[in-house]
Amino acid sequence: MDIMTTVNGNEHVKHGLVPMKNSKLLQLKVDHLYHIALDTEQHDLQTMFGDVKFVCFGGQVSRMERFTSFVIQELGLQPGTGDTPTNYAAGTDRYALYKAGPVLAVSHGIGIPSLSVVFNEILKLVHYAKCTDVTFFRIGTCGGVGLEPGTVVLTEKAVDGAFQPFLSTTILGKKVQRPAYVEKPLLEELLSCSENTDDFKTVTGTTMCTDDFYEGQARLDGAFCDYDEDDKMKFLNNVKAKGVCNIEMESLGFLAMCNHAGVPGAVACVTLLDRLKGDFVSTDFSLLKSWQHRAQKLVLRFIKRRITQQNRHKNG
Ligand code: R2B
Ligand code: URA
Repeated sequence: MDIMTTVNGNEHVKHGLVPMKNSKLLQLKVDHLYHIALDTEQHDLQTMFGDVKFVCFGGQVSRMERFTSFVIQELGLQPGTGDTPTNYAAGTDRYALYKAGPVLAVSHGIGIPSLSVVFNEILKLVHYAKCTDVTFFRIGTCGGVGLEPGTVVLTEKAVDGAFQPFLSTTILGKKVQRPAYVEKPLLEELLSCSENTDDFKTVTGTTMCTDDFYEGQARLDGAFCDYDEDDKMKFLNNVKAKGVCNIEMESLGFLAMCNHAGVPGAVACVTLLDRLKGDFVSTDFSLLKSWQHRAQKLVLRFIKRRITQQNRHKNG
């Protein structure tokens, strides 16, 4: 297939196509999306993925597979071949990639470096596939700050572990800062999908995104800990006072990359515990699974509403 016709042109934006910021890709004969085992020569990406409108990222492979089954069921789609959704990245076990109609579900692993690699390749994939009007989501888990466990948090903006509201990354030996926020209309549309759900609570707020699960999130139960309970609580109370609702490990990179790419993106995470009350995540896995389903439910409600609107628009 043609690698692409134009790069980042106004034509792309006008037609709702995903712009590509890197004009050097035009010089490639073949682009290998190495970590998802797809390329522009052997795979007809437009035929395979051209109808994708929603890309949902989440940490674990099994969670994204279950999410895809849920989407198939809720949208009344055919499951494809076999009982489980097809993994389009089966040529590698770095990440998994599932598709259910207009929804692509991608696993990203833990932390911004792992997310960043698959995000780059998925962004190129939706560009090569000529997808239009695409929205990205991260559907994840987190620690809550003063919230009842099981609450869904929609991120307004992400900050790093030192409260900086941008991703700080190193390129060619220099620090580059990229802001990480959610566009207000998208946040409001997503929040409105939580109306009339009395089975769980949804809030919006600032998300703290750290480089580590243990010391990075002020836990006392990691292999290393050079502070005490008082230091930890002073920090977490300050986190709360600064308006942070939850702590996880990818939102900052995810939103900074969405913002930089010009793709609308939002983050919905369920709290697995209240960090003001402890460090341990419960080992009641069926309870955790049912909570994880809450953020998926909310995003799927958004997707269904959008599909209804698009169909209404199409049918005049
Ligand atoms: C939430 O959970 C994971 C760590 O357990 C990490 O990926 C995150 O952001
Ligand atoms: N994920 C995190 O990053 N932190 C938590 O406390 C729970 C899930």
